[in-house]
Amino acid sequence: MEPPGARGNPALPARPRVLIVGAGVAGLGAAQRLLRGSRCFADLCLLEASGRVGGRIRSGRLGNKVVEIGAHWIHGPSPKNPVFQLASEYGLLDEDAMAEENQQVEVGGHPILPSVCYSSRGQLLSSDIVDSVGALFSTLLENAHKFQHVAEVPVPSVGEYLKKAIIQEMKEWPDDEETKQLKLAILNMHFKLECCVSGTHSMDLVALEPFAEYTMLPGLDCTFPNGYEGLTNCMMASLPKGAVLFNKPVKTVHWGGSYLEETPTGRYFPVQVECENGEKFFADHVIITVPLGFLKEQETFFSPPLPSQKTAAIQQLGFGTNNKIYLEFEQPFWEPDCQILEVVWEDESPLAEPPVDLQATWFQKIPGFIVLHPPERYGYILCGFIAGKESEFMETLTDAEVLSALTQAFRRVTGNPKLGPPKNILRSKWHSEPYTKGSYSYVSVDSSGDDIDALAQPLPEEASNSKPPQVLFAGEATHRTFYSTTHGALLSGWREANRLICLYDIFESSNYTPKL
Ligand code: 6YU
Repeated sequence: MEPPGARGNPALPARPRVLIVGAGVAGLGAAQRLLRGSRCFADLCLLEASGRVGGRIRSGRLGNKVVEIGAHWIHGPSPKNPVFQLASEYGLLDEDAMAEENQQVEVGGHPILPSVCYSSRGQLLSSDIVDSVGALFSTLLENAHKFQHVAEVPVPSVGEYLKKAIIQEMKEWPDDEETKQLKLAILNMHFKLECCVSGTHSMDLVALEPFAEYTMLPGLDCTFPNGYEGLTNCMMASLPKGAVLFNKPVKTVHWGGSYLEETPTGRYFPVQVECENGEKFFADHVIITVPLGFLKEQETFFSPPLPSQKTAAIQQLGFGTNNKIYLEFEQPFWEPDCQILEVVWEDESPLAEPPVDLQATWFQKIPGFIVLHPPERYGYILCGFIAGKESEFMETLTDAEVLSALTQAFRRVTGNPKLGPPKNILRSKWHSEPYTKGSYSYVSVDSSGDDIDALAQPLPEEASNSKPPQVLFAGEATHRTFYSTTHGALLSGWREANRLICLYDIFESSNYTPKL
């Protein structure tokens, strides 16, 4: 048996054992930092439910082309973005992404790329009207960022705020009824795009007051030429062999106890982690990095249950679905330099109720498609984004049903009834993934940034140097300003690793004398 308090603090073991649940970028980042930050964390392992690392960073193949099923861009690739830094160190980015001038561009997350806008009438819309309505929407969205710390917000949600502002704006529109309806339809396309950005069904669910807490870093969003997964694969390769245990879905985290590991060198541990197959793992500290969507559906994941503030944060914070649909075409129907195809359904408006017949209209929730670029690398591939309930409905359809619906839609919006169908399809189904249950988090109207902090607090609540933290929380949903991103997830993993490193280092470097 190992003597307790060997590091100068009777509450700390000499060789702490750390478990990390989940091997996404948060879990891998925590592991890397612990192993590099102090020699005392050599007894560490990650329990991963699936057979791979990366979690929501996942690259796939469409034919022989690498495409992203999960995270797509490095948002704000610049020196303060740790994912950009790590990807640069691993040599995973191309020259353009690394260029100094790219790192300084400020586009507020909405880069301007050559685009065209199709309408449900089968015509291309004029760039004048599309650009002017786009500029209006950007201004209104920017205004929605001005309510941070405002004691009384005019309406609870970003969606309601935008709609009220549009009603005001409309009073000044000199246009005829038809043009007004077209402008509303274009605005509706922007609402759908924002739903994809925020990962929500409706902007009416996204809280107005904390909207500006989400922070954008400078830099022109960039991609990984050989797949985002290269990042998490490199991180995994830097860990000792066998550090990640695959296919170990955790069923229950027992904490606040005293669990005897029955081995010749065994001792008592405050945490015991039980897997779905009955296997048990013992730990002094466990870092939980499972997605918020998973936590929402697992009421018995912690034993004893979590304190009420944490349960409330889990229930109230938003976690929605944003999926991608990749379509490969034999020949492009778009111009060679075009990088975005927007689609406007002319009878829609953000001021009207959305269609209710999912079967008949689910695909109308797609605001548009990005063209994978450059064509020399990708051929002719479009990537559509779709958020919310329509996205979850899409997951229940077969590939053939999705292909058929989208072929009809493309024929309608291009006005070409003979347009050939895509030759290949690949799509994500993040809501059906049992260990994710959606795409990423947002601050819902029932929550605030304080809930993110509450979620990030370690347990026990009264943790102190004499009562060390047993259960620590990381993952994108625990980062107050960078939630929903890979860099937020990575920073959250580092934050929890640092918490443990500080705890142990304090006693290593101080003149602390234990009470014997
Ligand atoms: C980004 C982007 N991006 C598109 C899509 C998705 C996401 N994101 P993980 O889930 O990775 O790891 C947890 C692990 O735990 C996992 O391996 C599980 O298997 C395992 N696990 C679960 N349960 C377990 C159990 N019981 N036992 C054991 N293991 C278990 N981020 O930076 N750029 O372009 C996109 C995008 C379709 C789905 C994204 C993007 C989000 C990131 O992918 C995500 O945050 C991190 O990968 C999460 O890492 P993790 O380690 O925390 O969890 C104003 C304002 C609005 C705010 N939003 C701004 C927009 C930003 C979002 N951008 C969006 C878009 C795209 C396209």
